[in-house]
Amino acid sequence: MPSVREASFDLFRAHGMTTMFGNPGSTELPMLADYPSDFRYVLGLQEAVVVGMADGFAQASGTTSIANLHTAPGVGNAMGAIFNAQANHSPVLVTAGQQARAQITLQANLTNRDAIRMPHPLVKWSYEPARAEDVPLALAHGAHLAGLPPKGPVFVSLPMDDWYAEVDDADAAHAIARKVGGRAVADPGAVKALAERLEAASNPVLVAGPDIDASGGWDAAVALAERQRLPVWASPATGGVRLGFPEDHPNFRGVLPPAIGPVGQTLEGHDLILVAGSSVFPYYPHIPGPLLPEGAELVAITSDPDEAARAPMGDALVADVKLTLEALLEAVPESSRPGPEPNPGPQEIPATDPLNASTVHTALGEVLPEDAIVVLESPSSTLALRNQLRLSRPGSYYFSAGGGLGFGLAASVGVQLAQPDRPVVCVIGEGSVQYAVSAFWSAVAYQTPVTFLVLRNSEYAILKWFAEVEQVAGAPGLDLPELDVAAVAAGYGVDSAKAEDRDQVADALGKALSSSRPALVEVPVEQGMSLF
Ligand SMILES: Cc1ncc(C[n+]2csc(CCOP(=O)(O)OP(=O)(O)O)c2C)c(N)n1
Repeated sequence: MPSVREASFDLFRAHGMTTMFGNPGSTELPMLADYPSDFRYVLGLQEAVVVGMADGFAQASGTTSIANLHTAPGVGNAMGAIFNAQANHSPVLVTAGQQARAQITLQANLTNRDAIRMPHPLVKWSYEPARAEDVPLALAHGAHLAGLPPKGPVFVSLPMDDWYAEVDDADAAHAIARKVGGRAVADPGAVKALAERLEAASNPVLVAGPDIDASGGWDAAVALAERQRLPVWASPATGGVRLGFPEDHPNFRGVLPPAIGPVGQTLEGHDLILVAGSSVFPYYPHIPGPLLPEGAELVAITSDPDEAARAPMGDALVADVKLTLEALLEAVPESSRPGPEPNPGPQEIPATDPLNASTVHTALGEVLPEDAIVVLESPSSTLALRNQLRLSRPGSYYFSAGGGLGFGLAASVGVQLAQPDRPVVCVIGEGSVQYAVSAFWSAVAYQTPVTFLVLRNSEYAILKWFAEVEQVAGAPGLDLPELDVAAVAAGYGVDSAKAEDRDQVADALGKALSSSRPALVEVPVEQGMSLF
């Protein structure tokens, strides 16, 4: 009879989950004993980094990833990253060791006293198997659920002595062999009705959200926009964990603002707003106003029932985004509407000293290879990067829809591990670096040649902007003097350089991009927000 450990690793193998992210403790060592040679263990030095890497890996590989944490304190350290993974619809099987069963009730040292409750409400499912021999089935349950729509993190607590128990051969074989699919096709009647609404509309618009990319629906979205001559807005950047539409396409208009009033104003004049693969909407900050422009209707296509149910206005269709867009494409004719206004394209940025973040993004754009992937966590220049780079290939942009800092640096390492043949650039503020700073070590240890572009403005620029919006004066703690990220990264073994003018930036980034090692370029930038 196989041991729980043998059956569990066979299960991971069957799911293609042979890369495991973790930070081990004494309670996880029995799981890792005789670690199989066809598995890769990626060590993160702090649990937020472990889950952040697993999040990036899951999204960029299209598989469920494993993040193995150290009982209660490890889960505690990872909570912000689990929150992000949930917002990102990222399928991560989070596991944590637990005291030996004989010592849970007496609460021996390191017992996770309420392991199931601890990660709630950030996971879809949380469980501690009732018996050791149930571990493979519980892991199978978690792996299936994580990958079913809406994808997201799940949690399984694993008592440390379970790994040696034996499981029934036939039971294990069933658990390992099961395949569970979850791509739901929309009701044909609902698609027909939506196609009729689209055709009847005089000035419809498409709002493209991140789950278009996650579902592989990029081509269908482009074909639908072209056939129906739809102008296309990207859903607000706050929730834009991925791009749903090529941003250099002639029909593309820009990124929607993230607040209620401004969204309504931006969409004024449209009578039908078709939202695909986004919540309606990832609003922030609170700027009130009408939810929809006068006379407009809204229909959202989402694979997430909760997104559909919680929207404050409009109708929703719950089904796979790609399959629904394809069905809708089949059901609509070529439209004779006038085409949308042309894509406004990037704005010219005046020269400044120090450089404006927008100028740095233009320099990046010059040297960025076509197949590059950008992982972004530069709060005050998010829009500037989108506006200047106009990324236009699927799977080429990752951002944290949760808004919890610490995603960027860690996720970029996970993305690079999942996509070893594509250049990965992590564009990040010097403040954001600090929430997952030890990801630099993992980048070096696993030879992931990420290019880190650090924008150093010596402040929490976006919080100063928020202070103005919220009419808050005199808040402390918004300045970051003397934070030398290049020196810190060098301490972790990253090749680090500093660049000050535009040519130096392009030159240093070009070198970093052609290096086979992780490399960092730190650039001092002008303070304040960069929007264009
Ligand atoms: C875990 C977490 N803590 C705090 C914040 C609040 N926060 C949002 S943006 C920001 C500033 C980040 O600084 P930096 O990366 O330098 O970006 P800048 O605003 O200067 O562009 C902070 C602290 C957050 N979003 N997540």
